Amino acid sequence: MYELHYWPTPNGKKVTILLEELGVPYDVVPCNIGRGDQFQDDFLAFSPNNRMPALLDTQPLDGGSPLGVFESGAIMIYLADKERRFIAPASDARGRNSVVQWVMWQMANQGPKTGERGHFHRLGEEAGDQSYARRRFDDEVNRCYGVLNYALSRSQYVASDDYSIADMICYPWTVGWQQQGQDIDEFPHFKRWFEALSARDAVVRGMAVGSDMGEDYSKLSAEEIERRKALLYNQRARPVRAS
Ligand SMILES: N[C@@H](CCC(=O)N[C@@H](CS)C(=O)NCC(=O)O)C(=O)O
Repeated sequence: MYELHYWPTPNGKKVTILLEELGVPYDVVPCNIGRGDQFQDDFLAFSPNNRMPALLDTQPLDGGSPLGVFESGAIMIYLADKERRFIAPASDARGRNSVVQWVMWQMANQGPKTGERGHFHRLGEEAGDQSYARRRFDDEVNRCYGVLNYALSRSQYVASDDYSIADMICYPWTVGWQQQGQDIDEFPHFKRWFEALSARDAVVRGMAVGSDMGEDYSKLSAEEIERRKALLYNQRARPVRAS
């Protein structure tokens, strides 16, 4: 059984799309990142970067104790390898490399750049002039759409003509293309792919996981809001905890 520690964000939805595509049973354990669940010691024990998603495989192939995996790209490679779907085996060096390099591209480019773009656009005036940061990340996000469009001009899916975890990991970050200031008609190959993925039942199910999660922030006390701000903003290194 897989236990997915999850909150409904693009990084979380990459993994629910894959789990739905695989059709394997899984439990979702809410990790409310607005409340600070990601700092709980039992979570940090298998997700030391205090970020979700994180996976616990309670039935790893070695028959040992539950196996924890953090970082969405690592989780997706782990699941695809274990279930032997949506990634080529090591014996197919070209096929596997093609998928892995796009998974790495997403983790190092599309995800962080789009995330930072959103961060700098959300800041209020009290944070000062953000025009450089906004322009920088607007351009990077646009560049990433161009990279995807180029890849998709050469093959049906991101890594090749086979649907793979490379597609599933990129898709959730593109659903907000309009809010990200993109004109989808600038990227016709991307648009074809986006529409094809949006029509897949498993993608629709994966994207919907956790749509009932969330909190009514208006019900939070002033103390709780202050506690969360102190915990979540301006995060710096934490002392090593005694085990
Ligand atoms: N590279 C990581 C990024 C994960 C990540 O940034 N998760 C965010 C939510 S999308 C999070 O847990 N944030 C908690 C925090 O900022 O404290 C991955 O792909 O798994």
